[in-house]
Amino acid sequence: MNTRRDVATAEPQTTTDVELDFITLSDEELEKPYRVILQNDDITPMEVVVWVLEKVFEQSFEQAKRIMIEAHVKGHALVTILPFKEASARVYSAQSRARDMGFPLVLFLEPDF
Ligand code: TYC
Repeated sequence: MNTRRDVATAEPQTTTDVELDFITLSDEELEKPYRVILQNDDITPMEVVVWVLEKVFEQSFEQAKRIMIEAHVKGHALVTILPFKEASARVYSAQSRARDMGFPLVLFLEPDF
């Protein structure tokens, strides 16, 4: 039985340590170009990917379809190249829209310099 003494002397079952890394970017770094990469997954419907690319990255329907198919076939595709601040805001917006619909769409950034 779990007496008060047992509880007080019990070894913790989980660790509660949290490590946070803070990265500060200078104004100059925020302006540097980043490639926005679309990552394939097995769940997000093709129409949703195309819709997000049209809405968030202002791609034409044809271009959005081409990018989506490239990611679907090759695993990832270049969407656009933007300054870091703009690129990260759009990635956040795109992933939020997908999450709101229940899909795990992922985009990530790569430095283009
Ligand atoms: N592979 C997904 C499917 O078959 C479609 C998809 C394409 C998902 C590109 C994500 O970045 C992506 N439904």
